Amino acid sequence: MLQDNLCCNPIESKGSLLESLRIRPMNRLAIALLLAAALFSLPLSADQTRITFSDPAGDITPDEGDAHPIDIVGVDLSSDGEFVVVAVTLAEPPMPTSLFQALVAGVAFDVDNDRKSGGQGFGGMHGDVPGIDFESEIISSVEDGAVSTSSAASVIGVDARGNQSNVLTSSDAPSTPAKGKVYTGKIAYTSLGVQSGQTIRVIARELNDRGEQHGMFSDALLTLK
Ligand SMILES: [Ca+2]
Repeated sequence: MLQDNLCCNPIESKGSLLESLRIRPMNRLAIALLLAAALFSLPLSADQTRITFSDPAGDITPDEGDAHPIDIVGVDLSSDGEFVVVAVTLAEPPMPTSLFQALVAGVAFDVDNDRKSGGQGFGGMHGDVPGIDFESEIISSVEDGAVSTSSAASVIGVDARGNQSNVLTSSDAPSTPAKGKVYTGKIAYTSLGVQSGQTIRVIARELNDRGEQHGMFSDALLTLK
């Protein structure tokens, strides 16, 4: 299912390293290099400035009549000092005929990284996602059924009471040209009320994945540049 792609599985690489140390004689330098590599494969801290996820192709259930359903194969979360940047790689470029078919991904933001403040993410309809202050939808451009040429992001305020969401603005940043199968949404720090150096909790969702996890990627603690 959905899984982290933070370079490699730290537990797996750590285990295989220890085994190889037991089995093979090595000089000290080689062992030191291996240990350094093992340390770098582990998360160095609880938060990072860039977080990537990979996702299988073909794990979606398209809506009836959607000939080119959105299928996410990768999500790359980063920031540039002004915008939170959500770059989504798709199995195939979108060819939407409606705004609904143009929804590339959902993103929930817990900007104070506090599960006790904010409301339920994704309207509370896709499992327990507490502490969400804002949401965004990455939307690709509708080109009359031809391949989308760009994408943008909406910003939605999440009410702590009653899980009501209000669309604050349809797009708060200039749309980003598509790069191959990568469609990017940029959400301004000012829209989220965040600052450089702040660590925010970000949860992306593959909207067409109707499996047990509702297409939810793992929580990501993103430190803003
Ligand atoms: Ca997928």
